[in-house]
Amino acid sequence: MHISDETIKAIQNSEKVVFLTGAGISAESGVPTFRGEEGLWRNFRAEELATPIAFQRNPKLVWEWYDWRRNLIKPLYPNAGHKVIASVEQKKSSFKLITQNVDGLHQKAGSVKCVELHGNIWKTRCTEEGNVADNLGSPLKNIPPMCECGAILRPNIVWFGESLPVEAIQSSYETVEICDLMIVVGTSAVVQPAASLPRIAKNAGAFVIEVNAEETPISDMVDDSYLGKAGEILPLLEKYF
Ligand code: BJW
Repeated sequence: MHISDETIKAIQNSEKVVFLTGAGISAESGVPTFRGEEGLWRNFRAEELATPIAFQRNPKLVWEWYDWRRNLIKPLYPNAGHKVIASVEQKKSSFKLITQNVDGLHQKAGSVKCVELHGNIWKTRCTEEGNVADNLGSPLKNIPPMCECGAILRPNIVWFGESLPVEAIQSSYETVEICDLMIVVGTSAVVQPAASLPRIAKNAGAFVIEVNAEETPISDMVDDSYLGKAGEILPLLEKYF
């Protein structure tokens, strides 16, 4: 894979660095992505299960999906892509990782300055009182899990039609508006508002690089697009930081 002179220069000159990641960065660890054939679970698409209405209608079905995913993710490890991002954080004083992922693998790799836009699969939230708590049980003993107060717990995840955590999205907007380098990894760039962040960075003057297995709606907009596996391409970029 050839890394362009423009990319090398942008990395070498970068001071304020942002990574935006999606499900593709965890694919090489064994976490299924959402879209495409492999994104199907018992013939349901994520769009049919990751909604408040689906949960209201059938909390057991939605929790079975999350329990299946939690069991699948639990034994997995961060891959070379996660590790590069954690190591770039050590080298840059101005750094932020914005992730759409809920799997916790970035943190397992050592990332600290990490904003989770869509929540975390290892946390639950009480549907009555709103309390958020860690829940590492896998498989879950009871489905749906219940709060001590008697109400149903839900995954602490942002579903379609729900607002993102205000602080997370606000700080993401602020960071991309002032960054000089943004690297977008493994996202289909179709889910808003995360999908708009690269364009905001670009319009504000940042050099934007995309790393993805295939072209996406933002491929024509970015400065450089590298097609391939994140776990193979990110280590090639790392040496210029
Ligand atoms: C590799 C690889 C390898 C593979 N290496 N690459 C404006 C316009 C139109 C619609 C909207 C809009 N604003 C809001 C909306 C509605 C909606 C939305 O965006 N819908 C679109 C589908 C059209 N957005 C929302 O509802 C959001 N809320 C919101 O905006 O509130 C205000 C509001 C509401 C309603 C109307 C207007 C305003 C909330 C979004 C919540 C997303 N939640 C999910 C599920 C929960 C998490 C969970 O259960 O795990 O989050 S959906 C799912 O998609 C998940 C992901 O985080 C998210 C993004 O997916 P991602 O990460 O991009 O994964 P994939 O699978 O799509 O792509 C993987 C990529 O990796 C591919 O490109 C591969 O090629 C690549 N790849 N292997 C490198 N080895």
